Amino acid sequence: MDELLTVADFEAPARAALDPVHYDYFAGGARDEITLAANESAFARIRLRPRILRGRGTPELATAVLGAPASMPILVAPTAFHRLAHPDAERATARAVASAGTVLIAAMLSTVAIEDIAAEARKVAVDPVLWFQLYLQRDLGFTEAVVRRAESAGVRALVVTADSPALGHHERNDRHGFHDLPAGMRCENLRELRAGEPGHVRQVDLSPELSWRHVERLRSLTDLPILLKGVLHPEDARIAADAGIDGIVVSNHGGRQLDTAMASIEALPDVVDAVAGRLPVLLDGGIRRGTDVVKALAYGAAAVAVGRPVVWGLTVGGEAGVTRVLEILRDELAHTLMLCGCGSPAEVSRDLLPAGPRW
Ligand code: HOC
Repeated sequence: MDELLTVADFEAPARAALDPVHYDYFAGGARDEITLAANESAFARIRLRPRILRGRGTPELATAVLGAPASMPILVAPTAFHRLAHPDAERATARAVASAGTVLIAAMLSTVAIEDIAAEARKVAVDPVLWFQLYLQRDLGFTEAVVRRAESAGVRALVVTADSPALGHHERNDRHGFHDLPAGMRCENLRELRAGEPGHVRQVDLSPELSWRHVERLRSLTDLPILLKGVLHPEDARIAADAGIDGIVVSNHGGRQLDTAMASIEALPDVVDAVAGRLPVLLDGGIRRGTDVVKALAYGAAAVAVGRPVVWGLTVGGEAGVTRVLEILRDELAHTLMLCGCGSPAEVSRDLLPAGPRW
């Protein structure tokens, strides 16, 4: 893998290794994939305004997110179905992320059970930080059963995906007729939750009836911190803060839900301003470079999360591939901080971004 110098370099070999149906599932976005592309291109349009001669030395990357220690402000976003990418699946991802000392947001639709993901992470780290992504359900019993499993596995926060009253429309999947996991694979966190459908993706009941009421119910079910993922509108961020939510993830689901939705980085500043420091704001969508991470931090993100690059790393090299992707991002982040005159993520502020029209 030494010839792979950037996280973008991982996509071509991953594509070559994957069944084209599964490559398209991971790579694709909703409809015309305008938001998918915008997540990356919006970062490229932002220019940094570095400081010089500040004598900060080699940057220290360690941080804390919601009280959880992380070796860098780069977390791993929830992405489903890792067994499509590599036979070691989420086990390999869990070990790589725990070894890197950062937070894994395990997907509800994982092909390895949350208990096994936690056990793998513990093989390589004393106290790995695992969060769990959850689709809210109308059926509180179903939600409660999944939450209890996550709690018993030692998960330290729930990340509720709130942007999915219905599944985004992926024409790549439609063209391949891909709407199910292949025989022999299942969503291990869903098994035994609804009679007759052991681990089937159909068990997830995405519904336009979901509302803040369901978030309140979840709040009453668990003492775990709850982050809300999929926030783009500042008013929703304010409502979340008033509802006692513990953190926000600015996200458009990797361009996989509403096409032509704004890029995550475009949404970030207004969300940060709306919550005015009442709760941490994270961002996912389009992070491919250390400079992207610094731009998100400069707009006020506490941390970012990466999705597809981790899947490409997993495909290409299993655990070692994920490790390498995280290493590349870590090195780029350290280098960018140094070139900006910052000694740590905490020293990054909007001052690094020139004033004027943003987008
Ligand atoms: C084939 C069914 O959040 C995604 C996931 C939802 C997965 C359901 C796919 O891929 O965006």
